[in-house]
Amino acid sequence: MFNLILFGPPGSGKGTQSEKLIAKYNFKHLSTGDLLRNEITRKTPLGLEAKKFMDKGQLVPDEVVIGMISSTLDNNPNVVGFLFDGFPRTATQAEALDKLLELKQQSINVMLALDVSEEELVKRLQKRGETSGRSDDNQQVIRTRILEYNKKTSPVADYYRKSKKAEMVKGEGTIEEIFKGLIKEIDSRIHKK
Ligand code: B4P
Repeated sequence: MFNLILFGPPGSGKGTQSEKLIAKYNFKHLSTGDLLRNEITRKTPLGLEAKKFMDKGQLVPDEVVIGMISSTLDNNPNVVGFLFDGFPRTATQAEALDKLLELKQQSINVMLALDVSEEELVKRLQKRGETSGRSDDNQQVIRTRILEYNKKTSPVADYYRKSKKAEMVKGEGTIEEIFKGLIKEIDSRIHKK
């Protein structure tokens, strides 16, 4: 198995690039943002709880997200690998993920971090807000999401730097250019295996 984390601030293009990577490598996509929005649409108790945080731009509590990931891993035993998109977002989530994978004799192969300036992030998310209908794509909530990222999520990169699994990738430019940068990093590691 080849397990990849696509990392980056809100609006850095994790969702956009994940779609292309899945089409190329056939990874199992695991986006906590999508899973949570799906729970909200179905009005499940988990979704109603998560919505309170997401509408304010805050992270959903770790235990909610970790439980959701754990069951998704269990439900997908025979995949070529997982592409974690938007997870882990806190150091606690990163530690929990390592433990869950260890139980399956698996580990993370690489964390690819999309590097995008704050100015560009705000521009992209405001633009998406014009059509997405997402309650968290407005100016005030976008600012909170970026603050949450800087405070709670950016330390996750240090966690993977310690085990030499973190790699920065240029996240500005055309979608194709960024995709090529990601492929280069993935192929150099898959072929080494
Ligand atoms: P998410 O759904 O994970 O993600 P996102 O922050 O919206 O960003 P993403 O990076 O995927 O951006 P995209 O490709 O769409 O999170 C939403 C919320 O869910 C969080 O705030 C949090 O509350 C909660 N949550 C999720 N996971 C959690 C966890 N693990 N723990 C706790 N809480 C969690 O791109 C954005 C826009 O840019 C798009 O419109 C796209 O078209 C555009 N774009 C992409 N690439 C571009 C490029 N190269 N140039 C120009 N525009 C580009």
